[in-house]
Amino acid sequence: MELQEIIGKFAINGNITTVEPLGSGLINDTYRVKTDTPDSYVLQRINHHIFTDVELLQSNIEAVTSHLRAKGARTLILVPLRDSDKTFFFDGENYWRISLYVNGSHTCDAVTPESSYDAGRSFGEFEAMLSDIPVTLGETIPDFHNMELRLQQLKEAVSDDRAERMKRPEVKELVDKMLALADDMCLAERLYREGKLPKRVCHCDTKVNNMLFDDEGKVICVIDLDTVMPGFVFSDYGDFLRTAANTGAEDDTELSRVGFNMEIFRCFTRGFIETTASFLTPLEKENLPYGAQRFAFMQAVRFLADYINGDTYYKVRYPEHNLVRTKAQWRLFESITEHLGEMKAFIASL
Ligand code: GN1
Ligand code: MG
Repeated sequence: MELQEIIGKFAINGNITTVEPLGSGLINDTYRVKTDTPDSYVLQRINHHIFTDVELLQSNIEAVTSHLRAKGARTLILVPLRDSDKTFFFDGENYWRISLYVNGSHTCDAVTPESSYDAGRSFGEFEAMLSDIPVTLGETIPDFHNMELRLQQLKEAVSDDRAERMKRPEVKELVDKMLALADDMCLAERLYREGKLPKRVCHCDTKVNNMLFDDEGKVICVIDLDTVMPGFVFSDYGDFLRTAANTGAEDDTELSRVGFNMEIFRCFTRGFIETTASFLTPLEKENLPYGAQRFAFMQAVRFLADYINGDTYYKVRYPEHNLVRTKAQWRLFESITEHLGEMKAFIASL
């Protein structure tokens, strides 16, 4: 089916003028649809190999956006189909959805200290506002941020060695380093089993490019709501720092550029703690530095497992892309680890 025909199934205003690729997401395909009216739209082809239950996915997003809107917050506006109130269309092969494009917004891959303080407040508020959502959200990807499962998947990738990439000594070396730290990094899962750590409704993909900013650099709202589900507070805290406080790129080939930016850490942490103070437990607060470590570590594990599996999950631009990403995340993990003492002291002072 042509894109134009697919878009025509949705209740958009006006006639389509252009359809262009948008953003840099690694999972779904995203397009901006302009019309001959002031309204433009975001069209997405949902990756249903990853989000296998699209019905559940969309009903989660509908519940989240209507709860946020009822509290007066800005959030995504899903466009229903013309002939039903469904918010996705299946063309026999692919699943599609459309939301309203927020005029005057842009995404960023880098933040300033001011905008990271703002981002900390926004993600904290996001969790605070969703803490009383009246429905139970389903897990759109079961065990998405479960470290024990992610390590298990890495071990399976190693033993299957489907793409014959284990013969590279540097790959084996990275795997060994990761497995040696497995117990430390599964702290959250242990605390949860011991009944000491709660699960809360989290965003679970708080990459810096998953928020919209206005022309003055202020946060408009949080986007990419596919993974909103119960999780540990570390998910939202850690994934933002993993992307925003990295002095290099997620896939930097020059490891000397990769490191942990303490100023971004301090600003984001201050904002996040201010807006989560009413519910954050002392144990959660004290372990936030671990949360930052955990997400660089988990991402390195996920990239490496995908590399070993032959690049079946993340979009790649060249054959070694996932290995390059792994090394960059690993360098970031090491840098966070070097700053752990300083991070703990800062958090204790707040
Ligand atoms: C994916 O779709 P995107 O690019 O926002 C991934 C995240 C990873 C991230 C790594 C559903 O997010 O979990 O942290 O790539 N989303 C999914 O950049 O796996
Ligand atoms: Mg995204």
